[in-house]
Amino acid sequence: MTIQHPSADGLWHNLRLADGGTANALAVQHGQIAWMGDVAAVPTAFTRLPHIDAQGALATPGLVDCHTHLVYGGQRANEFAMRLAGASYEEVAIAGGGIVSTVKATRAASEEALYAQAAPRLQQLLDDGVCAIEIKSGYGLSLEHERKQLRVARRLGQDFGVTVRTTFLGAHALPPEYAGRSQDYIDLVCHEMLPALHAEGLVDAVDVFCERIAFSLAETEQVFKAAQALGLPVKLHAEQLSDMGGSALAARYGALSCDHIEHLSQAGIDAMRAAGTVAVLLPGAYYTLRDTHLPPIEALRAAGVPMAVSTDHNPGTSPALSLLLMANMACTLFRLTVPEALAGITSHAARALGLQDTHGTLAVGRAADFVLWDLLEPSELVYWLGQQPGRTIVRQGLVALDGLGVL
Ligand code: DI6
Ligand code: FE
Repeated sequence: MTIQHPSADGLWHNLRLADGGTANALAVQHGQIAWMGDVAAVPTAFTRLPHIDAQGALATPGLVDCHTHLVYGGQRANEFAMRLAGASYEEVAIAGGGIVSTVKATRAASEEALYAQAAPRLQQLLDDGVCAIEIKSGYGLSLEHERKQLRVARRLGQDFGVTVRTTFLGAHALPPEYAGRSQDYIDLVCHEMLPALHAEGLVDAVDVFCERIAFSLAETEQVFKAAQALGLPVKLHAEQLSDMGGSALAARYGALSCDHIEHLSQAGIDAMRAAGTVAVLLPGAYYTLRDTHLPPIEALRAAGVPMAVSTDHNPGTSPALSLLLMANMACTLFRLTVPEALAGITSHAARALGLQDTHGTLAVGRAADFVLWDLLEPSELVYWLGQQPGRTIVRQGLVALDGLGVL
């Protein structure tokens, strides 16, 4: 199934850039942004393109959701109830719920079933203006089932015409059949699963859940070494529940990002700054777990570490399907400014995926990925709580949604 959308080729005029840039028009040719500037000074090369009146809409780059676990079987509403009754995330995991219960459901599902469950979730994120998305494995925990997840992620990217970056998260949890044999499982991840999936072209980056209830610092480093040997970039679920020193380790391996980081130390921040590692903030998980330990926003800001914001969509700790809502929560819960939140779901999120040269900012020569919003001012993108503003979405040079009726 491939969805056909109309071409976005044309001279889009009467728009306003949300980042305050002065251009009021852009030309899309052969699916790429070929020119940006003042409509009064359009180069003749573009005057014959069809003119598309953006009706004064606000333009942003396509949004980037840089941390999701979108492909999985089942759901975990029962744990929501357990946590409401007082159980912690760790207690739920130890009681046999948590990640491992989604592993069971994911293993039981066929590739087709996983695709059918993930597709509407992806569509909902795309409807929010997402033009590039990361999708992790990590609910298969064996070669066969991690492969199934990653294949679904690749197919979603092709079928929906959206940039998908796949991340291998084999070291997400210890599968039940390896209970008490953590090192054996890490060996399997490093020496069998990762090389095989990489050879099949299914892996763009490698992630680990470094935590007391998951994998140790030493185990994390083994996975990083295996990734490095294959030339794959790394990222890390770091310091979510405790300060394990994972971020500093990840920075030593040149990590693209460290994610969650509620318990990140100043040493971790310094290491991330030196390595150019992005701090990915996940307010959906913070909110769902009713966490109270804030990530060190002020220190990250002072250090100049780029901050991204993502849904962390997953069935356990962040069943969130709106990136704009996450931007709102990053402001309200974490005290990001509006410009920080907007950079967090565009340019900084692209950097967290290594996509900074192609996504997250509007620039000549890039694929046309942008959104026109029926909003008066940029702060409205994060101000409305759960509202989906009127919008026209251009993704990969095609008009994926024309909510403003500009065509
Ligand atoms: N941290 C998260 O937020 C998700 N994974 C992780 O390592 C949660 C995954 C789950 O609970 O299913
Ligand atoms: Fe996550």
